[in-house]
Amino acid sequence: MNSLFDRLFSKLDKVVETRTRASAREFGRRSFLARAGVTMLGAAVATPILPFDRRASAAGALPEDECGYWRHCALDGNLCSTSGGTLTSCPPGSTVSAVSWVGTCQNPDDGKDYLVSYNDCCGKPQVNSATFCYTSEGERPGYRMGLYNDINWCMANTDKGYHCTVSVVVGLAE
Ligand code: ABN
Repeated sequence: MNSLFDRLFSKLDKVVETRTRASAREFGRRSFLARAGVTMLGAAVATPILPFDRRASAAGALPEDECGYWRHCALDGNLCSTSGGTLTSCPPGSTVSAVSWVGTCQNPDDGKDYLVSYNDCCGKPQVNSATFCYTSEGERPGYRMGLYNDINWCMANTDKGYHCTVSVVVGLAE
């Protein structure tokens, strides 16, 4: 009788031991680390390491059709890029002003100061939805004509009606 129990317990011990070892293999710390390693390696290989332009996220870098864009630092008028034109070209049907106001703006990409010409585009009505900007950095009161920007620069054109303003870099400020 005793030997029957001995054999029974011995069998039970074996079964429990085998199951415990199998469970340790499957759920143990080593198997967890092995699986985590494979997962991380897979993720690293699958993630493309592409070059991308970080300037867009640099401090101060804003889209051209926002007043905070660096070239608009001394502008007083409607952005032509929101009036059917672009940053530097007048909308179709309008003509660029013969005279302009020139401001000095710092480019956040290289930290240098640039001369920016603010030419008005003339001969078309203003667009209601256009973005109006009044930054006018460096502007001085009206009695200093050369430093005053609240002027219709279409005055020297045949068509004197003001439409919008472009911001054209004309050179480095020395
Ligand atoms: N330079 C833009 C502008 C036009 C008309 C009047 C004031 C300012």
